[in-house]
Amino acid sequence: MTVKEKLKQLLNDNRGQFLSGEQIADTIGCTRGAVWKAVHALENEGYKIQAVTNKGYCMAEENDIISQEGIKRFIREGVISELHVFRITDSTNLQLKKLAASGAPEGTLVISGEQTAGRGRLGRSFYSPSDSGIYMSLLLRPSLHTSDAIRITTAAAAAVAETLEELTGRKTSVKWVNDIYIENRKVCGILTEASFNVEFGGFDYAVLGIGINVYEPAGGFPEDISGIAGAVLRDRAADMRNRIIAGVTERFTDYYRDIDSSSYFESYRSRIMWIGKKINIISPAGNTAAVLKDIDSECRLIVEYPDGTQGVVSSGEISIRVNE
Ligand code: BT5
Repeated sequence: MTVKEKLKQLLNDNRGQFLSGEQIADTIGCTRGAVWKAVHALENEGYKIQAVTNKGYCMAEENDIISQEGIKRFIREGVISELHVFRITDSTNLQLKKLAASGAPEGTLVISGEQTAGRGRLGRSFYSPSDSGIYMSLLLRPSLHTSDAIRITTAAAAAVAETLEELTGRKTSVKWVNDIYIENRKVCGILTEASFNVEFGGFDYAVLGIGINVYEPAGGFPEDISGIAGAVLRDRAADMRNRIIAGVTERFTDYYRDIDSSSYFESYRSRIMWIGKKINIISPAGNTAAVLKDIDSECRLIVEYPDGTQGVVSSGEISIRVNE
């Protein structure tokens, strides 16, 4: 471990307490000058460290920096196989696809604090500014039938919703099929991208990508999404992003290991927005008005059309809007 890494661990273990430069240098086994340098290096990474003459250094309680050791502190042993944390990258899904193609194992997790080319569905983009959100991708090598790919996205939505509720106390809902909302604002989007094995007719791999707006970005959301996007929390909370990453990954993995039994389904279904409401079903063929009745066990919408007939709607290129 470098001096910086040792210092980070020591200050993290003593959050909110001052440690003198001398004390730190003795514990780590380096000079006080090296401590000072390492403090600056950590500050450059975004850590808030108080330095007070005659008292020393103190890591602020509310630090919320995504880091390898931060995530590992909260995640159960055996849930992830490899962890890659970037400060900035184009897209965690793209990075993970490269790792997948070169043989990375199931359970490889790629995280970034910022994305320059965050991807949404159907060529849309996902706004991924620095220091406020979570951009994560988990590698799966499912033995599922490819027609059941929807289960991955919906199990992930249930895992995100439950984790956010547990850690923040805020009530979440699911906008079919892949968005998590809090108070009518989209706080999370999920994009599962799969590579199919033509020879065997199954998955080669699937990349589960999850983007969460934990805090409002500095300067707010850009105009084109300011009417849609929202953040989970107003105030920063200690290690919140590391805890959310760990919680979502653990919960999802539990559901995924048991995916055949659809144990996530009731959690997903109970949070579906707009049941009983008039909606517009938006597809490349045009818009159709209907009343949203429920979802079925394959996570398709059950709708009733104005003429009283019922139908089912699968995801694909379809989205829905409430019709007020
Ligand atoms: C999604 O697509 O919402 C899936 C987003 C998945 C993002 C994760 S981040 C980690 C991983 N790596 C990636 O590159 N992607 C995944 P979709 O349902 O198509 O929604 C996209 C639409 O949501 C955009 O057209 C905007 O209207 C809106 N939007 C964009 N950025 C947003 C944000 N940060 N918060 C809320 N809404 C946003």
